[in-house]
Amino acid sequence: MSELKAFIFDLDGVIVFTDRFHYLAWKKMADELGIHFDEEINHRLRGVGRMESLEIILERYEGEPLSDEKKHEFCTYKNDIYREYLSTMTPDDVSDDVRSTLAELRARGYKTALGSSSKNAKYILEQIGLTDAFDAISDGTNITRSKPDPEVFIKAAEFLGLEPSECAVVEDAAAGIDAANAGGFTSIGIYEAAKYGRTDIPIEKFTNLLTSPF
Ligand code: B16
Ligand code: MG
Repeated sequence: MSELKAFIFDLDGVIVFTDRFHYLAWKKMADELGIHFDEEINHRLRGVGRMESLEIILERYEGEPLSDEKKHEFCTYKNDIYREYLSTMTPDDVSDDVRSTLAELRARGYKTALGSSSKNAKYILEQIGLTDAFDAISDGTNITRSKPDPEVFIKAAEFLGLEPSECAVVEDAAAGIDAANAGGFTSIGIYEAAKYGRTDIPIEKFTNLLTSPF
C-alpha cells in the first residue's frame, strides 16, 4: 500500500444523517402513488443514487409502465420535499467529534475530500457550515455512475491530485465499501459498514480515525 495522504468521506451516514429526510420524502411520493414503502425498503436506498432509488421503490409499483419523463418528474417531486427538510439543517447537525476530527486530520497533513452520490451535497455542506473542511468535493453532480461504481471516489482522488492507493474512503454503506474497493482505495467502514465483510478497516466511531494506525 502507498503512503496514505488523504481521506475521502461519504456524506450521508458519515458526516451527517439525512436518512430520515430521504425516508419521509420518498414515503410521501410512494403513498400518493399507492406503492408500499417502508423503513426496510428505505434501507436499501442508502448510498445509491436518486434514480436508482426510485427504481427500487418502483419494484412494488403495479400500474402501467412509466416513461423516463414521468420517472424524472417523480424524482423532482421527491427532491423538492427532501430539500425542504434540508433547509432546516444547521451547523448543530454536525457533531463536535466530526468537526474536530476533520480539523485534526488536516493539521496532521492529510488532505480531505467528500465523495457523495448526492446531488444535494454542496447544499447540505453549506447548511451545516462545513464546506471549508474539504480540499475537494466530488458528488452526484460530477458523476454518471452511482456507487457501487467507484467513479465518485476516483473523481475525488483526481480533484486532490492523488492516486486511489494514496487515499482511504470512509463509508457507512455496503455500496460505498464496494465502490472504494473496486477503485483501489483503502476502505474504512463505520457504523453498519464496520460489520460488512469486505471492509478493509472497521471503525466504531469517527474519532477512531485519529487513533488507527494508517
Ligand atoms: P440525492 P451519500 C446518498 O448520499 C444517500 O445515501 C442516498 O440515500 C441518496 O439516494 C443519494 O445520496 C442521492 O442523493 O437525491 O440528494 O442526489 O451516502 O453518497 O453521501
Ligand atoms: Mg452514506
